Amino acid sequence: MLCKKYQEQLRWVIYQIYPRSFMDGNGDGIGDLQGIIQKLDYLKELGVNAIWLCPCYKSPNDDNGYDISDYRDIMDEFGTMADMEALINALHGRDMKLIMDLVPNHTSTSHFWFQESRKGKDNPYSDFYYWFDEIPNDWESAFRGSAWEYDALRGQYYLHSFAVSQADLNWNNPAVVKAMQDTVDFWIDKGVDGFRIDVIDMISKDFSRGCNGFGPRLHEFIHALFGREKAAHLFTVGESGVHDIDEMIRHCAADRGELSTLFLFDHMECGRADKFTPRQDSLKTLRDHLIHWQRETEKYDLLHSLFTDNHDQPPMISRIGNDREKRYESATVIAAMLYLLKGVPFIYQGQEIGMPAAAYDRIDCFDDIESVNTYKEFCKTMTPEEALRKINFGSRDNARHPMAWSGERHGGFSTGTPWIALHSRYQEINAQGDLSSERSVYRFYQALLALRRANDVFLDGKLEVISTKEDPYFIFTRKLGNETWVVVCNFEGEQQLQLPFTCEQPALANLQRETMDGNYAPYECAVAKVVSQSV
Ligand code: TEU
Ligand code: CA
Repeated sequence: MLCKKYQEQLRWVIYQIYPRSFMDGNGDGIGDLQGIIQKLDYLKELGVNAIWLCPCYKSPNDDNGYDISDYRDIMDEFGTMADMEALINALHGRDMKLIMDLVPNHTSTSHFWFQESRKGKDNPYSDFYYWFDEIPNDWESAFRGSAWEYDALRGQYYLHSFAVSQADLNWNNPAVVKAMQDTVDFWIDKGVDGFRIDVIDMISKDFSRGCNGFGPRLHEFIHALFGREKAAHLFTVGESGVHDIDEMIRHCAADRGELSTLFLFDHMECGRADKFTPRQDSLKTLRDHLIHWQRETEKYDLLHSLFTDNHDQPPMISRIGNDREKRYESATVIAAMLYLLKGVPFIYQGQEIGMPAAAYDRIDCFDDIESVNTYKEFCKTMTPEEALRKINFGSRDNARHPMAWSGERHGGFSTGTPWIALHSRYQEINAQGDLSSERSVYRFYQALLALRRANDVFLDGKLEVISTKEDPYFIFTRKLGNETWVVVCNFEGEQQLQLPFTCEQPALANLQRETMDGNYAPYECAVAKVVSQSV
């Protein structure tokens, strides 16, 4: 049995907003907090009861807000603290929660702490970062090149796991721990209900190891942040490279005083060697990763997170399935196979209308620092055309282009010129069009979330997988007390299916169908209550 707190948090349905690209309220081409407020009813009607905002803090935007220069102020382009307070009130007034993105591993080098730190070895901030006379290891930055940078003023090297302008904080310094506790408390006092914590695994380091992260003091630091009475009520989800259940238990077991849940990435890799090498991911592999983690988290009463999309990944419908002829079917079958499992649903903006990846025909259309740096690197060994093809495949901008609200100019996102171009098919694929279509992805999501809300079996019910590893489809049941529901998700091909039980009529389906047995078209899915078991 999940503990009481996790049972309550299992009812959260969280919508991730990339503020820069969600809705522009003042026509400068950049999404902002007032824009978000305008769209809260759209989210409420979808069935979402919480939003996670990607970083909104003061930032020079080298990594779109993940380079923070003041944790207690709002990015100029997004609005003011008064706008943030208005957003919190608007959310709470609708019975919705707010989750902020906490970035504890690094700050922008323009943060006051770093500016002080680089001045010398004996000021209050000198040990806020990692400084070395000689480069201590061969760690690389996630955005290419060495993770060590020489600072001429200080005359030493500092660590940056990401951009040169994102310096890693030294958590071994108790003043850093205190500063981050104070940051959390500041936002709790503003009324924030939870945090998504960026690269949580990196806050403790072991410089003798081959890679950054999972250092010896990791759990002590997480506990220092969230194992306090003041933080006990929060929903917390850590972004982490955890691959095994024992490590997840150490983060998320109810008595640890650490995190509610983690974002795990096994199912996002789907066997790919690297994110820029084009390949078709497989629904079967996705299914098998999902099943594995369902079983593990169920066994140990852990709260799981359910997601396929975020601001770092091309949309799943473009990676898996068919985002052209079968876009509606692909978008909805993925939703059914994911969100009817046990865990907290996370929906990334645009996913609910089946928005596909962007594709740009020139490198200067891209903004993402990882894409731009990687392109330069690729061009050393391949033609610009080939490099561009790889960037188009794996770029984070595939998920960062503005939300298409309508088929109007700039997709109704802004009256000004957007900071980055919309996906090229926005006249065909946008929220208004989707909502007025017979085959609306939004309406399917709405029905799915309503079904989940109305039937506790989808929250707490035990999972049983009916299909085998070889089957090109996914059939599972959820069972609670004497109530059982079955979910059928077909993959690419046609299938003739006969279920081992009698079912009611489908309560949810992405195509018209009367019974659960029979022929399933590619990407067809259906959900029904089981009447009796024939075996
Ligand atoms: O991402 C960290 C991360 O682990 C990587 O997947 C990273 O996103 C990168 O894409 C390598 O391909 C988090 C944030 O989600 C990301 O947006 C930030 O850029 C990063 O941390 C640094 O704060
Ligand atoms: Ca704006």
